[in-house]
Amino acid sequence: MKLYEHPFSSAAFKVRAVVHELGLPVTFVTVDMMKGEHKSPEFLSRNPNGKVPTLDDEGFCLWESNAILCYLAAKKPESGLLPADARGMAQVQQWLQWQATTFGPSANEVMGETVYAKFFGRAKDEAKYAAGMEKVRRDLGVLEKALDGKEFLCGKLSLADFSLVSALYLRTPMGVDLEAFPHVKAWVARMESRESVRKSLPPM
Ligand SMILES: N[C@@H](CCC(=O)N[C@@H](CS)C(=O)NCC(=O)O)C(=O)O
Repeated sequence: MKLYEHPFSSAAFKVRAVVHELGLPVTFVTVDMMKGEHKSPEFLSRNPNGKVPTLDDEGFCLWESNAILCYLAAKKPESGLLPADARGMAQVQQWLQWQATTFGPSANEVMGETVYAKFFGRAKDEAKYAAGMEKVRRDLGVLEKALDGKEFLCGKLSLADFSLVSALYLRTPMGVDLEAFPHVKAWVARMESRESVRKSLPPM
């Protein structure tokens, strides 16, 4: 299997972490996004969106990081990262979809005015930043309640934890303070102490 990715992509980060967690034989291929490799005809034949991460398993191509996580976990059902029982599976899916539709976009708004603005030499739009931060805080409140009395979002370690925590690895440059969210803070520390996650963090 080959994973087309980029070291600074949060969507690729979660996939790398699950690859390491499961110990799967995956070759990481860095896509040179500065050179526009992700928009080349060759890359677009694997992912018409021209985005990373993209998985190629002997010609079976898959995109959308959360779908890739499910595919990888299904290869090792004994890991329990994607439970097979109806409620367990649905709960993990609930969080994966919430990451894609809610928390991920909120975090992206804040990243756009901090990390990306700096990277592209653009001025920070304070109004957009404040609006994004309000959404991030709203979402952190949801996570805080969900983690009350629990080590992991679905009780035991699952794909949900890898997917959600990926939106927070740039929390310092994003200006996200977790002090008001002690359960989230402890959960992030728990996740970031795992070897699979540590090995997947970009060189910073
Ligand atoms: N929803 C997608 C998001 C993928 C995504 O936006 N990837 C970014 C890097 S984090 C990318 O490739 N951007 C290039 C572009 O949009 O042209 C996923 O979870 O895989």
